[in-house]
Amino acid sequence: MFQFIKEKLKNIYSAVTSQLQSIFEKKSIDQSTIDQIQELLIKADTGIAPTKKIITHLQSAYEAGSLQEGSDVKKILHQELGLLLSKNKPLPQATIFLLVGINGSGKTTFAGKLAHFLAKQKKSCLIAAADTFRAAAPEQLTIWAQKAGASLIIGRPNQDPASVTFDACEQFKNQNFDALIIDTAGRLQTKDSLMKELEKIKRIITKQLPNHIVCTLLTVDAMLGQNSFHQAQIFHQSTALDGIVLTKIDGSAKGGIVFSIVQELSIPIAYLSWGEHIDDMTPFNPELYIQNLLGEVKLQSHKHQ
Ligand SMILES: Nc1nc2c(ncn2[C@@H]2O[C@H](COP(=O)(O)OP(=O)(O)O)[C@@H](O)[C@H]2O)c(=O)[nH]1
Ligand SMILES: [Mg+2]
Repeated sequence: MFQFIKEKLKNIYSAVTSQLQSIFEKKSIDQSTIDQIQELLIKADTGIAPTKKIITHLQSAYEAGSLQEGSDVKKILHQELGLLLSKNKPLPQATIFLLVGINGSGKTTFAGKLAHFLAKQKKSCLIAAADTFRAAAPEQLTIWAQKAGASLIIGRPNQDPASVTFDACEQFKNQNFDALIIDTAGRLQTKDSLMKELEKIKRIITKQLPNHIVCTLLTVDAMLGQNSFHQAQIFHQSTALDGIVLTKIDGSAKGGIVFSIVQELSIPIAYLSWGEHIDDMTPFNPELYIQNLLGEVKLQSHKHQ
């Protein structure tokens, strides 16, 4: 199992990482190296503004004569990427997690992974299946809840998701659960009715559980690159988000999207998720992420950290 995870993770962002590696090994740097780094960062979807910041620093170090070999590039990149992520605040200790995002972005899968993550911290967990539109949704969540050892409350087909949320809040209180995860229906951020429904769900939670910290997490498919950036932007305009769960990073070469999201949206990245195994997630750790991107460490599921 361990080997399997390692093998899988070895490939995360490998294209960017391996090209950076060959730059870090260079014995001398010239202008074309800086141009090459710029191209790499743009290709990895780091975004124009963050890339510009990094390149400006590299350029002035080069002109000042302090950028001479590959290891100097690595030092500056590490520092600059760290600065870009320094805004990424850790999440508050929430007990209620509301998962939102478009269809297929990985909400249900992450609900299972998060329940398992919390269960490992000895927290009893209730998952609410508030996606009452998709017939297969409860079935998929039942499997995840079983794997995670979590309890599950399922809405009736086409039951108002706000009413499922109400029932879930009652059960959460009555049975003294430690955490509540609410899996919602996929919604297009541009669809007014669905966004209104989300606000209704939020109102019910704050009314029923006023003393609890609620964390609204947006699942974002990393494979969509800059498109996922725009998705998060529009979502955030419609409903307040506390954090982003970047999913499917196993299939993406767009590791730079993290810098773009943190810099330009000011929404913290809360978790990373990859693969279909219940352990395939980790709370986002900026320093580890940078080390992974620069080829210093491999990202591992929380189980192995
Ligand atoms: N490779 C990979 N696949 C994922 C990940 N998260 C979800 N999936 C797959 O993406 C599809 C949609 O996920 P699902 O959780 O149902 O998304 P939802 O519609 O937002 O609830 C499913 O086939 C999942 O197995 C991930 O982190 N990595
Ligand atoms: Mg779902």
